[in-house]
Amino acid sequence: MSLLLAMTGWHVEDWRARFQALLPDMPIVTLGEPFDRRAVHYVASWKHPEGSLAGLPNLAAVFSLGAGVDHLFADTRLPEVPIARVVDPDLTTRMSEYVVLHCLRYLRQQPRYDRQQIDKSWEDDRDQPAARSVRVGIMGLGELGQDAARKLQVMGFDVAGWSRSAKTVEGLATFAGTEGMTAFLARTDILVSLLPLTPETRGTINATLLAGLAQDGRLGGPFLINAGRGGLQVEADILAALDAGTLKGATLDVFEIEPLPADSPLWTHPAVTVTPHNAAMSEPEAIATLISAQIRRLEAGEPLEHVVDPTRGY
Ligand code: NDP
Ligand code: OXD
Repeated sequence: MSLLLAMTGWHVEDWRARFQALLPDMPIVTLGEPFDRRAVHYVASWKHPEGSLAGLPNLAAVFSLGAGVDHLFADTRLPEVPIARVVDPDLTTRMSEYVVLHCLRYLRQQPRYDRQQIDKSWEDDRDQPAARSVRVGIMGLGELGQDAARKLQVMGFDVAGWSRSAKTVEGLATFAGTEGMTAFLARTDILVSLLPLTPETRGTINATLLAGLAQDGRLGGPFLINAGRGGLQVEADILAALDAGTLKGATLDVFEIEPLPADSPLWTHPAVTVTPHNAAMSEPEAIATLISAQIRRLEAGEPLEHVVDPTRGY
């Protein structure tokens, strides 16, 4: 019985070492070497090559090495076994750090002071909005969205959230579905996207959505932070809104094409902050510990946790 590590873009040997230490009796194999396909009971995947998980007759479960599972469903030959994803405090904390950092950056006008420093310009601005007067709207009120909401509230922001199904979260204004979208956007100065990429959410951050954001807020116009997935955003529409001044700035961790192509205008746009899809990285020690515990659960006849619903796609 073995665990197959099937990943692209990450250092597989780092992961193998972590898993081997946690599961000393289980052979850990990788796609880059010959292995017995009948022995593979478990797969841990991050963007495995299309079709590479087909023909594993004894496969019992696939574990996403990240919180998102769109990379799995992109494989048209994905075996029909239970899929579990990452829900882990290490990853969640990292994402909330990213969201709080970039909301504070906009609140405290840091991009402007960065530019002023380059120009050696001392413009002491006395119009500093309070966090309580800035409305943050989080799209996606799941594991990551709810934690980010709580931490933004600790900083004093006026936070609301939007999800697919209606939710009651103590102390949080909540909106749901297409019917809740207009009111949600109209009270949003900083839009934070923490949605999964599904057929329903693809292209959500488009010209229509951006046009619905509040223009009357204390920051002088709306800002966007997308750390969900690049497929959620229409980059041409974001650039058009920035150039029209209806969007004041965008912080993007994820892109339609990754790595972001060198000729993308997003790299050099003065109102755009680019980070290389690492808002919340999967730290091997934490995530291998989580998945090893899941494997031990299955071996003990207990149910898997954090199982994904393939019909919803997240
Ligand atoms: P969850 O599944 O816990 O939460 C997803 C949220 O999105 C839920 O609130 C869900 O609504 C909502 N949602 C899904 N579809 C729709 C829809 N059609 N309309 C409105 N709301 C919708 O996911 P996580 O919070 O754990 O992760 C979210 C995403 O963050 C991941 O899928 C991944 O893409 C991204 N991510 C990015 C990382 C990075 O480094 N950039 C790192 C980790 C994750 P409901 O509550 O009603 O189900
Ligand atoms: C994830 C990611 O989904 O890192 O965890 O994008």
